[in-house]
Amino acid sequence: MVATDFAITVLLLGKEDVGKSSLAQTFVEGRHDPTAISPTVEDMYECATEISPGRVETLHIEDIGGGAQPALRQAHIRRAQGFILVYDITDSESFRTVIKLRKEVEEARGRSVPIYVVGNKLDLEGIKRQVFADEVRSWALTQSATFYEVSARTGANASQPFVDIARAIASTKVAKRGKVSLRSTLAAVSKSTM
Ligand SMILES: Nc1nc2c(ncn2[C@@H]2O[C@H](COP(=O)(O)OP(=O)(O)OP(=O)(O)O)[C@@H](O)[C@H]2O)c(=O)[nH]1
Ligand SMILES: [Mg+2]
Repeated sequence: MVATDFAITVLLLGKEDVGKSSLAQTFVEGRHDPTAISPTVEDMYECATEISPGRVETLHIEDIGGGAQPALRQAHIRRAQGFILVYDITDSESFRTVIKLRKEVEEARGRSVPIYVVGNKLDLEGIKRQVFADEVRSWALTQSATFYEVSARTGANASQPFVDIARAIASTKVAKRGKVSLRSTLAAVSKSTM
């Protein structure tokens, strides 16, 4: 299989602590460290992703903390090719944040950009669920968004949104060869607070 310089960049957005960084780590490394307490400032992950049989491309995952300044968030929103909006199924406020973020993305980028809505911490559904999948699924349909429930902790479904959004972006004309200058822009500021 051949990796090319075809650039696919997605942005993770969501309230603090919903598990954005944990999801990216589970996708890229196969697990996340449940003992790490590290609110993100700005970070980036890369992962070779099979987008069709025999075709592997690098997926760039931008991760900004839920507490990021609006100006930083808006700068990332202007550049990304697709968006993964994450909430925590045990925190209804975090789903309200997803609704606000979807509006922010729409204002900046219109409605045709790929949007994936991800409810994380599915492993806690038996004890603490506050957000119901049917409700989110109905809302996501009205937003032309794709919806998943996942767990970064157990790995359940955790790779699916990343692989699917990479495929969706690659199938559009949005990802163009040579559009990798973003990497150097982000490299200087890509350290999360550890
Ligand atoms: N039970 C459970 N805990 C999780 C899961 N995903 C993340 N966590 C925990 O939730 C907490 C927050 O995870 P992070 O990945 O740091 O959250 P974040 O969205 O990146 O937070 P910010 O960077 O502050 O915006 C950590 O204690 C994680 O271990 C999950 O699927 N299940
Ligand atoms: Mg984080």
